[in-house]
Amino acid sequence: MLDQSIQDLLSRSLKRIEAAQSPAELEAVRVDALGRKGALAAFSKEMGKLPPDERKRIGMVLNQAKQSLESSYESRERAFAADALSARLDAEWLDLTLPAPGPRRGHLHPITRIQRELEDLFGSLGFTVLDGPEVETEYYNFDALNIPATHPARDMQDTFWLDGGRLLRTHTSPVQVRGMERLGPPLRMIAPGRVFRNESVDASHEHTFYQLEGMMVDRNVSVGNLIYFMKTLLTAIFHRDVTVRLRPGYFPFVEPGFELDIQCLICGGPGCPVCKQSGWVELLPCGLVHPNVLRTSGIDPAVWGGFAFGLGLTRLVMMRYGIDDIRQLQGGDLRFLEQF
Ligand code: FA5
Repeated sequence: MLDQSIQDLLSRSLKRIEAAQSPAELEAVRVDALGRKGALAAFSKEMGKLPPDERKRIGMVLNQAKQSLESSYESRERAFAADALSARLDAEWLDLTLPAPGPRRGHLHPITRIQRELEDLFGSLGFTVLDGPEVETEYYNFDALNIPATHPARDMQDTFWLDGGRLLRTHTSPVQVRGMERLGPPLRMIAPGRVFRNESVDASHEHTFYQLEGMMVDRNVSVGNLIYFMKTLLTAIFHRDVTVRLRPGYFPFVEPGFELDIQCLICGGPGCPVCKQSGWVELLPCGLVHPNVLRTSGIDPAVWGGFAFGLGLTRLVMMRYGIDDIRQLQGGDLRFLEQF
């Protein structure tokens, strides 16, 4: 009787093991048949009540059934583990032969791009590219440029003053003075760089922006030379004719002084926030170097003359790319910068 019950349990359980669809179903069969309170354990208890001979025989039957169940259980368990592994390998499969995507490449900021174009242009015309400090002394930023302490022109450029009478340079013109001191005449130099002004910010004014200073000192330099270089500069950047106007401008370090304005390329003339509704953008103040400036830097104005200009590089970049708000250029928004 017990014999038969064990065989029945065995064949039932083997079928269930075979049919199990998940590790959880398989585990349920193990608990029912092989568990501490399972069917085999119950048979084992009953077996204790049998006479010794019969107990020995049933013991062997029970053992065989147990071994057969355990081995069937283990092989099904291994099959589930293998299925799980291959499902994971499928999901996480990587094609190691695919080419790598490569490093993400950056690109130059539009101001740097135009700056480099101008450095190449002026380099090809015999100009040296000079650098100067952003933290300047009053002497180089003002005094040596014919702007003494009491001069009202100091108020034309709102200055960030630092400790010890130093300042953040308000323009790139101090590099003219450093260039004249270092290289002497004849001289052709440009000095691109960052400048700072304590002004309120709007569509065309930043507190931190870029200028590109230019200077030529030689014998017989005239306004004609100046205009030639200004035209060459604008044609190289815009690759087409742009409408400009030249009007008198006052800067203590040049005489005569001019303002070269460009017709606003954002609105094309009728007026917008960038040109303050005037249709014109101040871009390129310039003039012939004032004799006092030459003299202060040890150059004899009776022998040498020169022209100088102070290009608003940030504004030039706005005109070149049609950027209608100066704040975008240094706002750090990559979505904007990635367009260039
Ligand atoms: C000067 O800074 C003179 N050093 C230029 C100069 C050099 C004249 C040599 C003569 C000879 P100005 O303050 O106008 O000049 O500035 C020059 C240019 O910088 C302006 O025409 C304009 O294009 C640009 N600029 C001035 N202020 C700002 C600002 N807040 N934000 C952006 N661009 C500005």
